[in-house]
Amino acid sequence: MKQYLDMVKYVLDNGTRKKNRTGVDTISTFAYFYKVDLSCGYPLLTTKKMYFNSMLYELFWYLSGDEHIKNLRKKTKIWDAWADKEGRLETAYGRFWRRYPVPEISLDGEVFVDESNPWTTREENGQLVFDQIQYIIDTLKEIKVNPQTKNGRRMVVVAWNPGNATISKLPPCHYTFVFNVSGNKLNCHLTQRSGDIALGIPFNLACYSLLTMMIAKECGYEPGEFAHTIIDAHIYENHIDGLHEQLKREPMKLAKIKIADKPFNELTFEDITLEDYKSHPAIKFEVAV
Ligand code: UFP
Repeated sequence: MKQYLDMVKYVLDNGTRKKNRTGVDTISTFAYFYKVDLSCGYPLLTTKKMYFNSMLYELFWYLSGDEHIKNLRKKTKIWDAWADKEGRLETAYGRFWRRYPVPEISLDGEVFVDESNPWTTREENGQLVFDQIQYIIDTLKEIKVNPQTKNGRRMVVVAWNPGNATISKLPPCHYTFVFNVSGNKLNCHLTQRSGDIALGIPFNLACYSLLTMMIAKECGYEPGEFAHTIIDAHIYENHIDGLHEQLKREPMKLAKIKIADKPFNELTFEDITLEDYKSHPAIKFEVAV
């Protein structure tokens, strides 16, 4: 995929050296933007072998709304380092995607939702929560019937919760995304505060592209564009050699995704099939923790 290789080249050529909490310095640039057209195929990198299954388990974990990894860790270890023994962690994206805590006290000048809002439910502990993904799906379906519906440019999902983020071991990196309709196509823009170009970004791109395709299918759209803004877009210095190797490789034809004919909320891991994926061999990159 040319866009990814262009980003790698850009950051290697224009980035500045920067210290960070991990102790491994990065070459970093501010606010890199790229986009890919999902109608050209599924943007899973071909210039190195990608582990699609871990990403797929992770996406279904987000969609489950779980605030723990008790089920996820049976399938993949990718989140183990950030959770405690019981599997609890603060960085549970899905907990905010599907169960964002909403305040109920009414302050002057602010409107708070209550249980009459179609996307809120009350949890056992009394907390009122909002399902942002269901809000997106319902709004996208409504746009089909009424293109002038009021929420047409308000299809925002946030995973950032300030109180949680300040104590979290790893506050959300990809913290907000917005859907956008153009004709019969569904687009998605992801904003990411911090992006590890060798390791994290290829998964983030694959994950949100797939999510966009799944939501498009549910709501009757064709997949449009996936756009990505990475605010601190960086390459760890011990990834430079591997990325130079990757830059020498010729991208191959993109894979395809098949999604089973089922309602979005009933889809599981087995319902998503990656087809025709061919890639160059894997490249080992160390994770900076
Ligand atoms: N990172 C990603 N994508 C992710 C994720 C983490 O690129 O989905 F969870 C990287 C970005 C950064 C590090 O290199 O992990 C997080 O560190 P920090 O919180 O200091 O930005």
